[in-house]
Amino acid sequence: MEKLSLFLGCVIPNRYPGIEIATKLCLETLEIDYVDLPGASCCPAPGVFRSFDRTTWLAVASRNIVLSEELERDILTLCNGCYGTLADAASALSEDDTLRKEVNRHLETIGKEFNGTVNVRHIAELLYDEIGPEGIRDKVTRPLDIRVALHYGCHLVKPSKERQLGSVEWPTFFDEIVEATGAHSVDYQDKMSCCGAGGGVRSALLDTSLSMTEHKLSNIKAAGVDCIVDACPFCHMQFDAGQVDIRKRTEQDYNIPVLHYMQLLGLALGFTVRELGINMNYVTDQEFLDKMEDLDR
Ligand code: 9S8
Ligand code: 9S8
Ligand code: COM
Repeated sequence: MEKLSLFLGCVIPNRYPGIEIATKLCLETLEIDYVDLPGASCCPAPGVFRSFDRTTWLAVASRNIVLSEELERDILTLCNGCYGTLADAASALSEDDTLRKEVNRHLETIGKEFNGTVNVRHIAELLYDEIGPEGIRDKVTRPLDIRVALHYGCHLVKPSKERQLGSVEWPTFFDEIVEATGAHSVDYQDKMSCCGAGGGVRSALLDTSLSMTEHKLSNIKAAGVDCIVDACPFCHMQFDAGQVDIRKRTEQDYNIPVLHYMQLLGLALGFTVRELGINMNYVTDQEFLDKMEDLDR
């Protein structure tokens, strides 16, 4: 496996620092070589910046990629949006000489140049491709006997022509690494639909975005699960903080815990709820937290 730099994006450091802690514990346990990426900025968010001004989006994205090129490391993202931006920007710049020259003119003003020498990885596809479900199962010390609703999110699998992750309608790679922890990935209606947050919808049209979230939450609730699992801090925030927003509006209390995949894997690798920051969510279902704490006793 190539050496990696860790690209955190905005939501993890600002809203869910537990995901960063969980990631570092998992990467160290799996003996994956990574470093922090000093100087990184917002990726910038694909559904927002790219929609307004593609050149600005490319210039900012390429600067982040160049920081990792300077370290001679592939970039590891923990967020679908960051993956979408950095992977799509890198491929656009590699395919189009005119575009690359235009963007490099911007980068030159800060003494940088995009060369396309590193790959962009997302934690779910990296673990699937480089370690594999069997490799993960071998490392698990505490198999999780729980039912989970997996949410892939949009930018992880789309645009499908850019991703080499199998079926875009019925992908399985993420389910396979979830099940490698011992958990059962439960099927539910409209599993592949959007969480409602992306593309600036949460910021601009909160009620619309929450109605999409509530549609997913009600399907998830009907499937009878212990928790939701994602690999995108934006989806994570929408499902977690969104449940509080929905409760305030409709008095409907779903109370479904939400875990980033790094927190799920961390539990299976033997770390505790507190070590993984799972108790830092808005939805802290005590029964679930107790069940997760009791696993190792
Ligand atoms: S950075 Fe700024 S807003 Fe965010 S988390 Fe993921 S997408 Fe990239
Ligand atoms: S789903 Fe639709 S656009 Fe997205 S990836 Fe994360 S946020 Fe939730
Ligand atoms: C969602 C990112 S992960 S964005 O809001 O679509 O840019």
